[in-house]
Amino acid sequence: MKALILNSGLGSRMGTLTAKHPKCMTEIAPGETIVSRQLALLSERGIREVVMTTGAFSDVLESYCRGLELPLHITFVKNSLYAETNYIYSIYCARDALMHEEILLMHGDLVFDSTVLDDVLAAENSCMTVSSALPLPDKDFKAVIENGLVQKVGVAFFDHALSAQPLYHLKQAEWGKWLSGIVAYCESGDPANRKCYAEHALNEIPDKQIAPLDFGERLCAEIDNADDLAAVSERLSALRERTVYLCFSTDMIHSGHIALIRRAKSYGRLLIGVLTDEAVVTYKRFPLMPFPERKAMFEAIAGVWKVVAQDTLSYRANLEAYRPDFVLHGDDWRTGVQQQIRAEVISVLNGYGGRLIETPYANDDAYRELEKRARAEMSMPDFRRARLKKAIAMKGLVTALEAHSGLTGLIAEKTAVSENSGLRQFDAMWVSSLCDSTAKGKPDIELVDMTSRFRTIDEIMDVTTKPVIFDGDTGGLTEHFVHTVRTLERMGVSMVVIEDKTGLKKNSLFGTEATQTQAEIPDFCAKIRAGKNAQKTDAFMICARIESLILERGMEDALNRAFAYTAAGADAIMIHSRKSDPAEILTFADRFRAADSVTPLVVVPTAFNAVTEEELKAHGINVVIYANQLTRSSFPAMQKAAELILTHHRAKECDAFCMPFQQIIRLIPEDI
Ligand code: SPV
Ligand code: MG
Repeated sequence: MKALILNSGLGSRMGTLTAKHPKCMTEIAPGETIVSRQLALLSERGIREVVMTTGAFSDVLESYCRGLELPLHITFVKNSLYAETNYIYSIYCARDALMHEEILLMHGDLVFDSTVLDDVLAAENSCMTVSSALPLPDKDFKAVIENGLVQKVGVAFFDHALSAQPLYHLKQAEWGKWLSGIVAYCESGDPANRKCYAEHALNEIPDKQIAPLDFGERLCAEIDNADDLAAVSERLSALRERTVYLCFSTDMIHSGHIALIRRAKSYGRLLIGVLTDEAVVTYKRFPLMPFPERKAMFEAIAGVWKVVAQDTLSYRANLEAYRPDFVLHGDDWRTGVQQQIRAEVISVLNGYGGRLIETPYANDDAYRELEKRARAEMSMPDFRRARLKKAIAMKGLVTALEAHSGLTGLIAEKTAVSENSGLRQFDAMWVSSLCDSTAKGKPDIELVDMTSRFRTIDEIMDVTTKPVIFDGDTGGLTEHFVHTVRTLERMGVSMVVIEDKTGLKKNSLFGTEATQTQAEIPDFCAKIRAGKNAQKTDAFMICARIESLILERGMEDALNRAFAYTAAGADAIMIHSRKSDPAEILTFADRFRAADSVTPLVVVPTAFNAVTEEELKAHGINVVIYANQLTRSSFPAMQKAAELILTHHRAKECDAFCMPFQQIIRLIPEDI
């Protein structure tokens, strides 16, 4: 679409205000002229091509417009006969640049509310702005409306007429007819036909399809004299008091964000809601920059009025607190997981008369490149390692899902469900010794050696970005454990969990069925200390896992060990149980928290699986590990598929519960 702005007129009714420049360069606010406002509004709405007719002071106007440095390509066309013709002839002069185009036509002295321009641009059919709320002017334009369409435009029509303004959106067909009429008028040889309004040619077109667009009481007015200027300036300053709300989760500002911010400012004072780290983590990815830095980044942007925290994905609290006149958002949220949030925004805005403005979403290449870089950064060892500690501090409770391969890692990384206007996903991955061994068809007795376990971590890390918690079994000999710590830390693992057992380790879920020896407290403390001394960064965590409840040594033993291990430097305590009743876990947590309010507590609710994350959090638990559910769900499915093939001598019967083969090839994204 091309914008056509008519600036050839003399503007003589403005008196000395137009002594040195054309009327459109009149200031309507400090640093803002009629034309600078028009051009800024156009460029903020994605218009790139402008045709501007000029007359008196054409050089002044051209250099002024170029000096605005807006991303616009402006074709200036001078009407040299500006003193003895009207804009019908200016359009005629510019006809070559206007043929076969969809046109946004406006007079150069018109000032309008940005929402009026939005409506005109969004109109599906050709339209002209009219107002049913304003009285009919004596001398200015009126539009005769019949059958819901504009029939005539001029100053002399009063019947079936509405006050009208020269702001049109003309689809190619309607504009083509009008332009042909203008050319015919100007080439008729009668000088009077170059002096009349272009609307004379419009009025002669039969079956015009131009709809009236009612701007009601909103600002859309021409400035003809000093009184108009004062009135319009006053209305504009009132418009600037309106508030427009934008919410951001991003930690990197790209051209799409800048365009959105620029456009938002055209509606009023810009209030930015920055999603808190916790809110970002729940729906997107871990923020590269923490909330205070992201907030400061937006505060530093010119023209931003205020930056506030948005604690949840839901806008409700901030909309109710600040009651912005507008909320601006990309139209991408009409579908997908944000649909519910959008519906809530609309309902809250409707409650007090606010308005949602949606802009075409700019998911451009530059943005995709930035997102890719962010993901790459997040998967780097230093960043990934530090994320677990940060996530615990940020959320209070984090969840981890078992992963024992690239595929299960991707499931832990990408699975998300929507819930209460938000999203839920896992925060971390648990590289379980049980599942890693099971995937290799081996028993969980520290038989799969560390080199192989590291290989599993590597496979997972290769395709994911979330933090990894490593099940380190007993940690092995202290002399070996220090090396394990160094390797894990270098790889970017966030936490190793070692359990206080010695001798042949068997899986804890066997309980007392398997003979297990619990380590002596001083020996295990020495292992913890050695591990802590070996690590190089602050971010890496060593978690001491207590087996007292599994081995039925009692609560006091568990608590004594917890305090001894923490004193030895353990960064976290895992308390394990194989009872289906979570009571002993909760008692342990309560008693531990009475003495230690900071050391993170970790649980693996495989047996006590009815307890919810919320209940665990209420008892001071910080990390919940879902340790084996992917293995346990996939194993029976695979076994059933194998049996069905054997039974039926073919694969057809097992297809019903298989992923369609068309999907399996798309399961793994080419680019993670
Ligand atoms: C594992 O997943 O390997 C664990 C947790 O160590 S448990 O199986 O419950 O012992
Ligand atoms: Mg294990």
